[in-house]
Amino acid sequence: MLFTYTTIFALHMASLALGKPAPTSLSRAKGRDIDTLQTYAQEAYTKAQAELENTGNVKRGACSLSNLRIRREWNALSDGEKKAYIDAVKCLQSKPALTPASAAPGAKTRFDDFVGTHINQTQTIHYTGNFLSWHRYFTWLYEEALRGECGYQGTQPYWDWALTAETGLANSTIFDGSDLSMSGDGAFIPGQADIVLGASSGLPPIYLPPGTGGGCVTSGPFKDMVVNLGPAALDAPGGVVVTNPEGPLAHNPRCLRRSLTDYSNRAFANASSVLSNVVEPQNVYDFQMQMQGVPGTGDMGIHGGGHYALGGDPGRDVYTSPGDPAFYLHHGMIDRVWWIWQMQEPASRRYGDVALMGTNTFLDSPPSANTTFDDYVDYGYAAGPPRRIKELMSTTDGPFCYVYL
Ligand SMILES: *[C@@H]1O[C@H](CO)[C@@H](O)[C@H](O)[C@H]1NC(C)=O
Ligand SMILES: *[C@@H]1O[C@H](CO)[C@@H](O)[C@H](O)[C@H]1NC(C)=O
Ligand SMILES: *[C@@H]1O[C@H](CO)[C@@H](O)[C@H](O)[C@H]1NC(C)=O
Ligand SMILES: *[C@@H]1O[C@H](CO)[C@@H](O)[C@H](O)[C@H]1NC(C)=O
Ligand SMILES: [Cu+2]
Repeated sequence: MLFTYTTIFALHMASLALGKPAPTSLSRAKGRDIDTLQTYAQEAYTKAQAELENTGNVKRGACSLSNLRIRREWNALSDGEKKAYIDAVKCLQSKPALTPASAAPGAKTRFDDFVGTHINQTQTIHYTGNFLSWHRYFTWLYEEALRGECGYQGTQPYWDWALTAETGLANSTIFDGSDLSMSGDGAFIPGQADIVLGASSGLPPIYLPPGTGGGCVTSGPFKDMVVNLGPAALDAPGGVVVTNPEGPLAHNPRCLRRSLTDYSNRAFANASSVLSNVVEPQNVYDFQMQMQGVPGTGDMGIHGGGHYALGGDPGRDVYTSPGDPAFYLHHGMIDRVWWIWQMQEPASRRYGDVALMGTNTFLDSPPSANTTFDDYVDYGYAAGPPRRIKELMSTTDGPFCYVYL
């Protein structure tokens, strides 16, 4: 436990020492935000633990302190644990798909089953009432596949954007391109135009620099990985949106491209962005809108900030984004922030009126019913079973038994 906080603190101090200017009031303020966030995370952990102690969960197979799993930040994993995670992901990428070719001809591997399901449902799982619960269960099912089908013994690690906002992505142990990273940047393509998000919406777009790569990932465990599915709606440089004319579920083998974009991480997913998302919203509608960014405001939130920090293909394609294996570290952190927010008011924010808001379609377009606790989420050929949203509101109830450190 202490190790995580010590690591984070040490990293933060290291980033200050790495030839950066002496701490100004601004960097001190950032330091405080990181520390404050850790306090909220610790409180969530303590409350979750106390709940499990107090309920003395007697249901057979129920979550208890003895089977509680702890998801940790990438830096808190030992070298052996990082290697085990990476090997399990590569294992999933080597097993044949369960999706029939008639449903998604491009889904070739078990890893692709998850990508195909996400592509298929994108319009009904983002800017919707089920956004958080859908992605919580999706990430958990992926973790379960790593464990059950690939012998992984660990838990799903997460990417703390507040840390990479300080160190820079390419300097982080997640993206430094070493053998124990999630691979590094794509090959640098000079002269790329800016990324323009939402240009066709009629609202003010968001401009992002093109990032430091653009080409195929050249280092680390996933440099030879083949991306099979998509693109569906890839934001490419110059405001171009690329779609595979054969359809996003067709077979379109290509390299994994990245273009690490520190600007996106630092401008939208820094420590103070995470902290304000944790402390300000008083209901889940405001929470999930702040996280995804209110269109037209120029802010893409911590969710967009992390996604677009990866850049490349499929990183900049909302539909196909799980095709970059770093997706699951990003969504681990999304889920962690939701959990920290929920645990401030565990009763009302998991099961009360403020816990589930929004409708069943992307920004309610086309208009649809409000999402309810009795609605199901399902994952097609990737995994199952379908579950009611009310089963997915707590990380220590329903199918789940995990917390974050
Ligand atoms: C996409 O969703 C539809 C409707 O639920 C389903 O019939 C189809 O099998 C799904 N395809 C994939 C590839 O998951
Ligand atoms: C990475 O660290 C080096 C110092 O080791 C520093 O000069 C560089 O600016 C850092 N990169 C980013 C993107 O912050
Ligand atoms: C941190 O993120 C917020 C948005 O969440 C932004 O307004 C602020 O400018 C960012 N800070 C820095 C130093 O970029
Ligand atoms: C849908 O939810 C909103 C609040 O999130 C509420 O104001 C509205 O009345 C609900 N609509 C229906 C039909 O229940
Ligand atoms: Cu998603």
